[in-house]
Amino acid sequence: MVKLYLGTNLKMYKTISAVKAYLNDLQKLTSDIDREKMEIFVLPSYTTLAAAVDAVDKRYIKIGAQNMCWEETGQFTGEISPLMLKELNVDIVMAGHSERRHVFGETDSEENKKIFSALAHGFTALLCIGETKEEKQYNVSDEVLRRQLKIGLYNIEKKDIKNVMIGYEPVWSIGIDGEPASAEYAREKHAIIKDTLKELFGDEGTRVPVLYGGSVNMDNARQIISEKYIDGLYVGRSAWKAEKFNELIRSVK
Ligand code: G2H
Repeated sequence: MVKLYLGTNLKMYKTISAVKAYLNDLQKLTSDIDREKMEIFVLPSYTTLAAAVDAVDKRYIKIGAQNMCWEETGQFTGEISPLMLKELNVDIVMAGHSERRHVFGETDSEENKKIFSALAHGFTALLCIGETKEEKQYNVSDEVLRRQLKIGLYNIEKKDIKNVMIGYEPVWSIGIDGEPASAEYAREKHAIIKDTLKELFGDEGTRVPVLYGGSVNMDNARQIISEKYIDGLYVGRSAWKAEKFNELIRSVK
């Protein structure tokens, strides 16, 4: 059975009370959806994580952190460790979102340390990758994606790859200034990603869910998800109202 993955990253939006209300609504609205066929996840901001985990039944909605330090403890002011997230009972840890890479200057090798640590601590690790507008213009997107995967998943053992998801988010497609990739473009890049995962991890690599993200909305969700190699959608703005996310989920199921 093919399983679809539908997730949203709440970025730096929503306070505790807003996250609770959002998740309560989302859980109610989507309660009839067969979770064997679809996994739904939400990544709220740090201060709301404990309330978010409390607000949901994790059989229905998985909760993840948008970032994590690779070290368990230490002199890392402002960082959050895997032990802290473990205690919160969070399911997923994301690394490498383009805003972390491009606003905060994170590197591929830092993302690798985060992914490695997330897996070592029993989380599902969501590695985000994607080329910039300039890299696309110079026709080096495929090399960039391969590099981000090879470094981001460096030293990850084959047995652990089943706990990895990839978010493919072309940087030029993200946010209010972004334009969504065409379904064909997304399929082409997902094929490169799947091919690289196979090269790195054999058949296990081909089973890693690869989600498309970047200006997904009601108008393009169904078309994108119906493309080969696309296992799910990673949604921002269009999912930040529970009713809208529910509509989008139903449009693809
Ligand atoms: C990309 C995406 C969420 P948006 O960050 O993963 O956001 O859908 O708003 O472009």
